Amino acid sequence: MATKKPPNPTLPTETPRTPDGGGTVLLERRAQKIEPPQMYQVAMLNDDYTPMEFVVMVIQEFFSKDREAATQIMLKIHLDGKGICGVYSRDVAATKVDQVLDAAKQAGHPLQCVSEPLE
Ligand code: TYC
Repeated sequence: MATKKPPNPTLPTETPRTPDGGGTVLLERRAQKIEPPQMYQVAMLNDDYTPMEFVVMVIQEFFSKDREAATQIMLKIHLDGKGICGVYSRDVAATKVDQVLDAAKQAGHPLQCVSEPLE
């Protein structure tokens, strides 16, 4: 049984041909303009009530940092008022913020976390 090949998906649907109808295919060369996706930094904010240990635990759990790195980030937030926990695509950053806020709410702490577009 003869099987028919499906059309090549990389070719344009309206295939331009030479005027003589000779069947020569002209492929148009177009400059591709693909922007990299907008990235977002997830920042945590200082407050006077959330225990340091809880912040370290949250950073370890949701931002995949080891204890040492999480402690450094927590101390930066404590001293500067704000610190970056990670950089992600928009949806992932929003999920991280939700996870942190849910965990803080459940534990009864006022910990705040925000997602901010970069550049
Ligand atoms: N400032 C808090 C304390 O002294 C600790 C803390 C650190 C709270 C970082 C929030 O994002 C934060 N217990």
